[in-house]
Amino acid sequence: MFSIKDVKTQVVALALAGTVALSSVLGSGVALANSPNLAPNPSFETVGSDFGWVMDAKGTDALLGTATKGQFAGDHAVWVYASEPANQGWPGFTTEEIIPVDSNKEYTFSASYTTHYGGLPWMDMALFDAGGKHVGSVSTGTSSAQESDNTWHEQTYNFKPELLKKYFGDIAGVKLGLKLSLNYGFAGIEEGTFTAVIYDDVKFEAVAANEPDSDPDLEPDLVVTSISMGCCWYGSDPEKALFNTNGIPVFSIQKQWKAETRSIITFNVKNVGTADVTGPIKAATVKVTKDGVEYKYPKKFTVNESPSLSPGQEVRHEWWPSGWKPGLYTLQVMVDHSGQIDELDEGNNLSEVIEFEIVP
Ligand SMILES: [Ca+2]
Ligand SMILES: [Ca+2]
Ligand SMILES: [Ca+2]
Repeated sequence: MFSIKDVKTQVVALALAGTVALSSVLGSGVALANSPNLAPNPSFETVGSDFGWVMDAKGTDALLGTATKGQFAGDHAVWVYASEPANQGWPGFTTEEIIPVDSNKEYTFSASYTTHYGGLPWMDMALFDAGGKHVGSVSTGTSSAQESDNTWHEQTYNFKPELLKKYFGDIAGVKLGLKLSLNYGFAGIEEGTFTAVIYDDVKFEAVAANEPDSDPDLEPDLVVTSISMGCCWYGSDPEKALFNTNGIPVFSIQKQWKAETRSIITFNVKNVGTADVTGPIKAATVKVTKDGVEYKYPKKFTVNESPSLSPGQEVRHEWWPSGWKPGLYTLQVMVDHSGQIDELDEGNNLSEVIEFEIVP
């Protein structure tokens, strides 16, 4: 079984070996044109000059490397181990070359990962135009829900260049990123804690494109049916919520650090459409206000862990906020805020407003 102790003892040698190997990667390789998996060296088994991925600590205290036992597939996986953010992005691995994409196609970017000390995976894609200019990035975001350590999970990002065109123009290529989010505030991890994430078995594949207008009556439709606050532990019980004198639910920052006392915001997402949703359902906080003025708090969620949500099915998502400052807040949750799922009605994806007070 892989353990973090193994990582520590291998750190220096692997980091050095990796640097040497990667520094010798030159040239303009095109990513595996004949393979359906467009990710280079997707299981990290090629450790020489054609490793295909660049490691970058992004100014953090991150240690990065390839691990050599206990992996998901084959003999090698890549890992990131860090504690402090440095405001330059998240540390991790990025493909060396730009992978050409056809903007009329749709793709899935997936990887297997496992965590240590509650590490938070973050997969992203840097987007490039036909001239090789970086035009933007998209990511899975940070999930507030920590996965259980030492078991393998899979995360998938559905990439639809056509839908992103309005933000980034024509996308001609991407670089894939496998990173460790240090956004501890979102997940209630204590500052300065070392966490790790290990990735293996990357896939970047074109998928059969959705044709939204081929049968417009058969589409999913996502709505947020409810949003409420409750307390505590792993079940959100509205009966146990604390309220201020105006009857508004109250979060205590101190109590948020303990599972036994923390407050939980729960929202439900339902498919009220006529077709299954296949793939991850994302949501985000929108229209957040603090003390009556607009407040930047772009929290993102992955709502469903199972791959599909059929018509009539509902999924519940719990979120224990952290990293807030005292004040009176309102917010709404929007499902499929990034427009990845074609729906019968795109205009009904906002929750009701939830209001709450944060106290020290
Ligand atoms: Ca592998
Ligand atoms: Ca909808
Ligand atoms: Ca949608």
